[in-house]
Amino acid sequence: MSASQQKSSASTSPSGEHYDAIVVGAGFGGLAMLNRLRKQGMSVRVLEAGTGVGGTWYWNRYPGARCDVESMEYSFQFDEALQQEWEWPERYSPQPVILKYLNHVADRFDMRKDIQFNTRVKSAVFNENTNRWTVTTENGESLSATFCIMATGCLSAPNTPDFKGADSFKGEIYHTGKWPHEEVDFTGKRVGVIGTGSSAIQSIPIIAERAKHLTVFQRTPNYSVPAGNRPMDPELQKQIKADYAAFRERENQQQTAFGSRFESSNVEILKITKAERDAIFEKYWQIGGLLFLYASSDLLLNREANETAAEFIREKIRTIVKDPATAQLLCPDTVVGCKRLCADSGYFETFNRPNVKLVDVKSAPIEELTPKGLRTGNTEYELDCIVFATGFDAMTGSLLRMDIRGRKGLTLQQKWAEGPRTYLGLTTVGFPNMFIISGPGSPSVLTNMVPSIEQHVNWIGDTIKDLRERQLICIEPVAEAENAWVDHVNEVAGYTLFPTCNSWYLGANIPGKPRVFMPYLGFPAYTAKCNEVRAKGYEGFALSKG
Ligand code: N01
Repeated sequence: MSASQQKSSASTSPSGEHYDAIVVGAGFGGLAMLNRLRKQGMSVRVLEAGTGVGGTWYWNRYPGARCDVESMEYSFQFDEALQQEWEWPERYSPQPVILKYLNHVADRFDMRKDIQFNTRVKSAVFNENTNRWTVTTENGESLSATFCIMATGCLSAPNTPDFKGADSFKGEIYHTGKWPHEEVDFTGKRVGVIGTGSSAIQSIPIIAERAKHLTVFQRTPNYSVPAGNRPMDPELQKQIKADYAAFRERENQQQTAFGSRFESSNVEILKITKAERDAIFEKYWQIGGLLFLYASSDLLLNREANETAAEFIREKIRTIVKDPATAQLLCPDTVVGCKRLCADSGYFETFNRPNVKLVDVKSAPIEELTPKGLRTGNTEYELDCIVFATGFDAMTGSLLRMDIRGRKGLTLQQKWAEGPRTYLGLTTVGFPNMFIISGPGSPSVLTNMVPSIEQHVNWIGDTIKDLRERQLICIEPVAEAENAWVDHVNEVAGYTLFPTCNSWYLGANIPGKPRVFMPYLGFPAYTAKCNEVRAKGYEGFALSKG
């Protein structure tokens, strides 16, 4: 079917309809992929579980949700007019602004006609006879496509711990990653937040302002630095827009993976005095946000160096939080940055409020939910609302919750039973013509996601274009290439402190999940590697006419 034969409304698809490509998900990845493949004259159907576009920014509507990458960098670059016309009001964008931006993108490029909302994909099965993917939805539809592209996101399968008595609680239950669309009113209520990761750290200060009382149930304290959010500097915005392409190029070339225009200090922190160290940490603390990790070149390589940063943050916590016992409980003893560093706006200060209490659930874990609240050990906490800020089955969860079957009926669950295996984080042996945007084994969550997504989208788009021009219809990595890539991803992670803590990067937050470091720590060299693979005629891939 050619692009011109596409229907103008994407409310449903007649079962049996064939497309050149099916894209699963309408977040940043799905929208960019749709735009790219349509430009190549392909028929594309995007299947999206939500009622609107936005992905992460559609689902994570919790109070205080905000991006921790700067606005001028966390946006698409595929269209110059788009990046010129959009005005970002703040240094770090709040969730409603990013969602508005993505809706603008969908409208501006007339994308909605090819997106089917309210459509959760149940299965995707490769047929070796036809070389086509059959995708079935929970609504009972069945579509087919030559290419199947998973734009399902790295942090989109919410994790809700399976507490005893979960159904018995009579109050309201929320998950930060699946927040209701209507306003949640905490006024006059006793609220409990479970978890102290990024989502909790952003929402706790706002919930505390609204609730009658807030109890924070903390299992592991987290490092957080002030985000340093402020209104966008119009001069800076103007300056960047004057040559956005050059700005993006600099970002791509920089070693600073979060795509920031601030540079790493390149100081080896153990080679300078404590006073010099503290001055550098203070400078990065004042700059704000994740850039704190660039205060020294060896923070994530050397435990002793890392400990100096850890102690600097602990000292800040002790200074901010007035009650010494609460401050002590909030002080992490782990490696800074090993779990994703958090960026906050008044998180530690919130514990000075009279209506906020911190409860340690490491020493006395949550035993069960009760009709009135929850119980840890012998203590029952009476609550009107419980907020699960308990994170996600990251990187693989959204893929493994679908029934994906490749050659010879092999399921992705079987293939990845010991942990995800991919070539370049984009493809996996046994699943021809299936691409994963920001898949495990790609830099993804360790970078500024939007440019990383666009790099994947461009690579996939170019690859499909090449295949079609050469009248080839199948691409699949070969086992040696995949094995070598998996080994390389692990080897690189092994040089760092990342594997030393129980993070979601390692799947350690999900009981029973194989402990494998999932993202690839190799930005920006990764882009060069992907380009080289293409330049060498898709080295590591088998291409065929089917
Ligand atoms: O999830 P998390 P998140 N009993 O996994 C606790 C991105 N993000 O949604 O550490 C008690 O970090 C768990 O405790 P522990 C960002 O990449 C970005 O907050 O396992 N507690 C932990 O404290 C981030 O890293 C932005 O001991 C339980 C918390 O729940 C990622 O999303 C904003 C428990 C989960 O923290 C995930 O962040 C938000 C149990 N049974 C998110 N189970 C920005 O851009 C889990 N926990 C700023």
